[in-house]
Amino acid sequence: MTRTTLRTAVSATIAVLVVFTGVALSPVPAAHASPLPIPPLLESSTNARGERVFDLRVQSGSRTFSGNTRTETLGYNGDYLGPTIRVRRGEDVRIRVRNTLPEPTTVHWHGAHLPAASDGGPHQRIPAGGSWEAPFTVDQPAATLWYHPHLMGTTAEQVYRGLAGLLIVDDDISESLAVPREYGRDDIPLLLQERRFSRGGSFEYRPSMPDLMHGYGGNALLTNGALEPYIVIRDERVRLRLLNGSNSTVLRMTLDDGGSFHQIATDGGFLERPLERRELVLSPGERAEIVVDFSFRDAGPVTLLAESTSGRRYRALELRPATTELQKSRPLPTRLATIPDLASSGVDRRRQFVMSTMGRGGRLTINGRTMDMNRIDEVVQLDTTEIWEVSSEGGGMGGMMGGMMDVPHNFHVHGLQFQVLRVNGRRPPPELRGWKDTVPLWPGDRIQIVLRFENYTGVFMYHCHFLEHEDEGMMGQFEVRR
Ligand SMILES: [Cu+2]
Repeated sequence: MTRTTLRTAVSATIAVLVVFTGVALSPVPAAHASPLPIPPLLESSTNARGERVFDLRVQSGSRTFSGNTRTETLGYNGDYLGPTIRVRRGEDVRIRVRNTLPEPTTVHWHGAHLPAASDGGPHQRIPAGGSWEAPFTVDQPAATLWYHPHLMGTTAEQVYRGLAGLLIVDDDISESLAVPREYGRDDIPLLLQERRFSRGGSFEYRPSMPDLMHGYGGNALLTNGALEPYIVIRDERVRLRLLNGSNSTVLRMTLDDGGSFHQIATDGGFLERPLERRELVLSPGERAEIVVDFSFRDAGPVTLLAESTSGRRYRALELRPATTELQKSRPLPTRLATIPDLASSGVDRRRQFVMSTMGRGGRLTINGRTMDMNRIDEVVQLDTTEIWEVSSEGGGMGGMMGGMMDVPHNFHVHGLQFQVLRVNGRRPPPELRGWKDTVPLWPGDRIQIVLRFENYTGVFMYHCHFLEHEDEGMMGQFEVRR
């Protein structure tokens, strides 16, 4: 099945479900009526050990997104989403988390290379009213990472209700390159989340059985928690740090003038060179940094569009050039970073991972199993390099649910950044030739990734980052041993 027919099939199924579950039409108000909210940078203090200390408080709240109906929400240090945590390579940091919710949670640092005990996966449970600290040394290239809950069974709901924030890493390269980097001015974080609004203008997390298979899709897109906002552009070049923070929606990003932009970074850092593109696709959890150039565009606004798996087209953000002359920006460098080839030093071991929705009763499995907190699925030797071949089993047209089993997945690995070696037997496209922690898989896809396990021993997760699938157990554990 080709990707296009797959998408059509998935879209048709979702469209039918939308009718059956009675989801109202998008209640989105007049487009681009509100300015883009920029998450504040989280302040830090320095403790006696010289660590930079950050404090996060997990709390409940409520917010009016549309109309005048309030949505019961969750947030970090606020009602919805969280502040941006900005750290620098080489720093020792300690993030202290206080959980004021009446339920347990965890805080996972998605994309970060750190000790297993600081990872914030399902084993680092923070009970209701409890606290947890994540100390680690920042030791990876500059990148746009993020943080969110990761407790077995409630990740999807807690993220959906608002628990997500950005973790930005800087280094010598990011601070010396001629790329826009004034946070909130020409360096803009965009946390994109599809949400299912009721007619009244609020949303809640109430998945049906089909939602667990197909993902909890929606009818509106929040950008940093706002519906179709705008931002006034004051510089010739603007860097957008895109994060698909949706539960299970794949987003295809384009500009409404049909023009191009340059992708400069993937999940785990800069690409080697800026890559000129007209569209990019982000599955849940993936990030991309792009630079939009206004120096050759006319003075009118340009809208960043996001098209969802179900074919809905959202106006994610209107970029509205200021009426005064734009501040000059330096041209993008032709070279951004050097990415060492992980496979070049030899491969110690190969493993296979088969993602399947073919289990009894439509169970979501990896290598035939669902997640068991008490089972270590793979044991990995520290200081080795491995190739993991991940494939997504197509559902075919037979079986209980027929073609409805053909759903996309992705594969996320904790604690490191990997490289994509092969996509269906071929060299990966240029946008996958950078550091990645999450790769999309369409039914039938076979992807080889190369991973280097170093610095930290302990238990880490690999899983599908479609949050409904993850909560249903499409996850496994690997333990790195000395
Ligand atoms: Cu999945």
